[in-house]
Amino acid sequence: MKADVTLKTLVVAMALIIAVCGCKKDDAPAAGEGSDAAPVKAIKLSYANFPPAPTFPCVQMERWKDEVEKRTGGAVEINTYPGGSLLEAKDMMDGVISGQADIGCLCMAYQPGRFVVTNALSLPLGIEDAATGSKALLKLYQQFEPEEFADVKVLAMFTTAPSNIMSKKPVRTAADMKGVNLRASGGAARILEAWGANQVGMPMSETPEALQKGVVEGLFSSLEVMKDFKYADICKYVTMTDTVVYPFAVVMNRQKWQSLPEDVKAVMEDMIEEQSLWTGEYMDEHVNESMEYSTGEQGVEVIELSAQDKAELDAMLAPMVVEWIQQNSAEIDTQAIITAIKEYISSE
Ligand code: 3IO
Repeated sequence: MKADVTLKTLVVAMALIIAVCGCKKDDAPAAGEGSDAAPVKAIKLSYANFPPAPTFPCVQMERWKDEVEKRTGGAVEINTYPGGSLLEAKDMMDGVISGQADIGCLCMAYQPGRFVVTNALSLPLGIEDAATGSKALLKLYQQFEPEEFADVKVLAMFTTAPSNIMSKKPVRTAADMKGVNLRASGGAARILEAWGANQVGMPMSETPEALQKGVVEGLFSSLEVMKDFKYADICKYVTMTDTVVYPFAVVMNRQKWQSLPEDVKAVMEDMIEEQSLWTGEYMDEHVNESMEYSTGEQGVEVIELSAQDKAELDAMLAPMVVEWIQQNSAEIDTQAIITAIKEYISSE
């Protein structure tokens, strides 16, 4: 009985000592620190993405995370969720607006009716690379401020490199495209239709399975996916069309944005243009790397269309811009948008 009481007293005393020491340690400024350097709890932000970690939307996500964490001196901590583990491709915008994720990366081609202004960049306007596309897309957003972004803060916008046909069977002529099941989305899908291919719409994240099962015989997108999604294993032919880019946006929940300290906002604000261009340049370099791998290690054949076929395909696309201007002119200033995009591209 007596021994028991002594033991209890000892335990309580030790707990007190630990608590007091622990407290002191937390409160006391570390050597060399000013007394106003109170420990700050990092602001935690979640960042959702739809494709797998090795692909370009996730590479740019990790780069942004690292830079923001570094430039805010650890005041912000970003947890990234690649591969649709927090939000899937088509849920991205609504998931960020409702706060399921603080930040999300979305491909605007997956909801063409929702992002009419920014998807104008997916018309056949002759954008030659992702660096040009990314600059033009960001300028377009900043100049026209489309209302579909009113509920979010835009942190970056960028595009893919121009799309080409990756297929299991060779597409050597314009006529070869007829009736082939090719996966695409948004503006790129409209282009395949104009060429007489069977466009099958689905997000990139669902394409590996569709290719494997034979639901589609190929796809129409930028060529870095030959390596990043291992499509070079299945698609042994690439037909060069260099036609259309896919526009992407990175958005943050508006309330979350407004809750951030001014210095954190300034870091992210400063990174908008830098991150957008970084991603465009990364994409262009990575396309080259992917094609070296595809032709060098995977025996992929690159098919150049004849000048005549190329002209034929271009002619099929000619009415698309005019039609787009007419179809959407009741809602938005379509003519001004096209003029602006052409200007951005030609100033490159
Ligand atoms: C894309 C989407 C996710 C990961 C890599 C990617 N490369 C090109 C795209 C464009 C796109 O979204 C698509 O559907 O072709």
